[in-house]
Amino acid sequence: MTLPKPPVITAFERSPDRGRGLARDMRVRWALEEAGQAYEVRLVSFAAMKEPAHRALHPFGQIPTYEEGGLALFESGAIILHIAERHQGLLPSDANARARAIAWMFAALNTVEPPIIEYSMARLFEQDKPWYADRLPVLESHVHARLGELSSRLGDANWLDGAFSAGDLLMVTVLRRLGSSGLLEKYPDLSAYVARGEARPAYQRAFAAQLAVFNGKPLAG
Ligand SMILES: N[C@@H](CCC(=O)N[C@@H](CS)C(=O)NCC(=O)O)C(=O)O
Repeated sequence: MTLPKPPVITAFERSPDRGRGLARDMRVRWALEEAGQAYEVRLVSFAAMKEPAHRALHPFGQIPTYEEGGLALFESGAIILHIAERHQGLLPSDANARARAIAWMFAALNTVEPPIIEYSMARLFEQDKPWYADRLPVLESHVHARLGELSSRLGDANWLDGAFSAGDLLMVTVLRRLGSSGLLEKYPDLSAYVARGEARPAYQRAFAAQLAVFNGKPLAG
C-alpha cells in the first residue's frame, strides 16, 4: 500500500520578516499543525516567485501555495478553508457554528487585515514621502476603529465564537502583523487573545519551523 504524499506548501526562501512568522505561510503551517497533517515546504526566492512555473500555481506570483495530489491552491484563506474542511479541529461540526466560524475567517481577511496591511506598508515604504506625516495618523485611526470593534465583540471570551476555530487562527495571524507598532498593546484583551493563540502547541511548532528556515536549518514538516 502506498501512503498518500503529504501536501506541499511554498514559503519564502528568505523571509523579509527575519523569521518573525509574519509571512502568510505561517498561517498555513499553523492550520496544518492544528489538523495534525504532515506537510512539506518548497522554498522559493523572490525571483522564482515571478517565473512562469510558480505563476502557474499562483497567478500573482506570491506565497503561499498548496499542492496536494492533483489540487493546486493559492490564497491563504482558501488553503486554510480547504484544510479545515478535511480535518478535525478547525471548524465546528454544528452547521450554524461552522458558518459563523467561516464568517470570522472572511472578517479577518476582508475587514481587519486590509487596514493593518495599509498601515504597515506605509510605515515600511512611505516614510520618505511628503504625505507620510499626514497619512499615517489617518491609517492608524482606521486600524484603531477595527481593533476597537473587535475588542468590543471579543469581550472577555477566549475565542471569537465558542471554541477555537480557523476564524481565530486567521484573526490572530492578522493581528500579529501589527508587530512592534504598539497599536495592539492599547487593547489588553486583544493582546491576551493573540498570546492565547501563540501559546497553542500547534502554533509553536509552526513558528519554530518557519524560524528554522530563516536560521538556515529547515525542520521536517
Ligand atoms: N491574499 C494573499 C496574499 C499573499 C501575499 O501577499 N504573499 C506575500 C507574502 S506574505 C508575498 O508573496 N509577497 C511577495 C510579492 O508579492 O512579491 C494570501 O492571503 O495568500
